[in-house]
Amino acid sequence: MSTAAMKATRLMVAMFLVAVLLVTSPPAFAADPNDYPGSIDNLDGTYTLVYQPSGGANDGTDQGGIAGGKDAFVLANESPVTANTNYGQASYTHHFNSTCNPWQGWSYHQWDVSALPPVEDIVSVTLVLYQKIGRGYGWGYQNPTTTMLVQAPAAPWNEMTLSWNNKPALQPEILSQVDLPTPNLGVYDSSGSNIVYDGYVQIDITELYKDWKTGARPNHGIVYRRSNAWCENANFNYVYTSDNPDSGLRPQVKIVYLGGPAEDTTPPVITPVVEGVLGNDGWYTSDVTVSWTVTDDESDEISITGGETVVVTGDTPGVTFTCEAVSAGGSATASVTVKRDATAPMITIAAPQDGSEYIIGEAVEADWEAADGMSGLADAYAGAIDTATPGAKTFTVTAVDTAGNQATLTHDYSVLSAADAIDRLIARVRSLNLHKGAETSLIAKLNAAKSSLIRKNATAAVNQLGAFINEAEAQSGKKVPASDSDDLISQAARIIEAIR
Ligand SMILES: [Ca+2]
Ligand SMILES: [Ca+2]
Ligand SMILES: [Ca+2]
Ligand SMILES: [Ca+2]
Repeated sequence: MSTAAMKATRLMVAMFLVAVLLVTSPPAFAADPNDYPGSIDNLDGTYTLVYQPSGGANDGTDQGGIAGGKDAFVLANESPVTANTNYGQASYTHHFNSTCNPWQGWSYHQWDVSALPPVEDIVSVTLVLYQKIGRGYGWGYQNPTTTMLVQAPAAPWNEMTLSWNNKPALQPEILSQVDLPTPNLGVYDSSGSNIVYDGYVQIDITELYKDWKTGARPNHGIVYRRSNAWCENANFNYVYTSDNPDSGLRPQVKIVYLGGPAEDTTPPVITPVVEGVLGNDGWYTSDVTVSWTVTDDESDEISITGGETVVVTGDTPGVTFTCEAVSAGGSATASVTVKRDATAPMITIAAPQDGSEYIIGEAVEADWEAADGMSGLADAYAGAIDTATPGAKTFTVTAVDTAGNQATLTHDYSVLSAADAIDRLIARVRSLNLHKGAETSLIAKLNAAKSSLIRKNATAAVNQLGAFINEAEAQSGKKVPASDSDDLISQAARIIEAIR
């Protein structure tokens, strides 16, 4: 094969593939067969739906729905009663068009098509009636060829009140007609009647169905009647109705329509699912599980990239997860960012130290700090150090971070009366194991100051503590080690300051 010929062959193969694609691509309109239960796949892009209502309530409410068939016949004969009689519950309709007596009979049928496939998908609609035609044995009349007509009633009618005398007028237009063959001449049934036709009659009502669906023609159903007049003496011509006990032979509307899965023109829908305890300002305060839901109502196949389920177990200022999904309708991407702070703020308290002692009235400033390393501090507060009254006290700092995590830290402290503070100082002096003379002299001054306090003579007490300081200074580095002396002086000075 020459190069040119090979190229030509390849071109033809390519064109063939394009043609195949065009043939197998979905039709412009395609009803979803799932919307029409009972549809049969014809495997050529079309489906067949057989709509075959049952008798229904027969109380005048039946409108031709699947569980409420609507059909009746009207009859005129020699009896004036007949023309006023309703035959809405009959198992058969009867058709006559007689030239030798008053026998006339038409049948009425209606179907609710509102839930049936839409006009744009319709290939064909066929009315299927089970019909019997024959003549009484021995009467000798020729059976005519039979032409049946479909016309439209001009007004609504009621299955339970319709009669020959109150039937609605007919629209003159012949919508469809069918010539029935006479295949069974010479066949007799058990009553001896000669059956000349016994079987299904198929009538094309495609355009009528479309008119009903679009509203171009109001759906009052059809009138089915015999067109050609004949002497009907003892002839019969009937159709099984929706009320017939033989459910398989009730009237059918057979609809062939374009069907198939809808063409997908939209990408998948991706939704992140974030589970955890959500604090303030978008911060999670617990472990966070990130998963995804991906749906596409029009496509069965979705390919997903990312989208794994993950658990965030550590604090983070923000970690982003992404999911991408592709269907026949296109691709979509979604992402979600998770911030986690499950750690309460850090608090430190320099003053008051836990277990510290203050003297009543002593001015002491609190010294504390709070900090948060992740979401940051939102609020921090503490009370003042209270030395107004003696006793055991607590000092508490509370801190809250932006995520809402809260921390508290408490230090205990106690406030001593001035007399108790002097007792502590006496005990301190004794603990130093000083030269006896120096110890006695120092303690005597402290006891004097304490006595003055009890007598509420603060001035004397201050003077006596001043004398204690002077002596401690004088003995510093001599009978009292310098470092101990400095400590005693500072304690005494604190007491002076508190009682001043
Ligand atoms: Ca009915
Ligand atoms: Ca009926
Ligand atoms: Ca889609
Ligand atoms: Ca934090």
